[in-house]
Amino acid sequence: MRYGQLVIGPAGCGKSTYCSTIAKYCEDARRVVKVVNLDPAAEAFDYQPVCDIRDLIHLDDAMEDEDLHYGPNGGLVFCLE
Ligand SMILES: Nc1nc2c(ncn2[C@@H]2O[C@H](COP(=O)(O)OP(=O)(O)O)[C@@H](O)[C@H]2O)c(=O)[nH]1
Ligand SMILES: [Mg+2]
Repeated sequence: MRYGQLVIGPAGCGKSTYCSTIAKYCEDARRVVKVVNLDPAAEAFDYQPVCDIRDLIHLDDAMEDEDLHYGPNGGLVFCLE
C-alpha cells in the first residue's frame, strides 16, 4: 500500500519541520519515503527532496526581478501560477 500526504499551511506554521520529522521517522522504521518540495519560498532542508519546485522558480526570482517587482505575497502567487 502506498500513501501520500499533502502538507499545506501559512509560512512558519511548521510544514518543513513536519516533513523532516516524518522523513526521519520513516527512515528509522525502514519505510520508503519521498519528499517533494512544492514551496517556492522554502529556505533550507535537512533532508533531500526528490523533486524541488525551486529548480523551476524561487520566490526570490519574482521579488528581485526588476520588471515584476513583487513583494513576498504577490511573489508567492506569481510562483504558484
Ligand atoms: N513550538 C513549536 N514550534 C514549531 C513547531 N513546528 C515548527 N516549529 C518552529 O516554527 C518555525 C517555522 O517552522 P518551519 O517548519 O520552517 O515552517 P514552514 O514555513 O511552514 O516550513 C521554526 O522555528 C520551527 O522550529 C511545533 O510543533 N511547535
Ligand atoms: Mg518550509
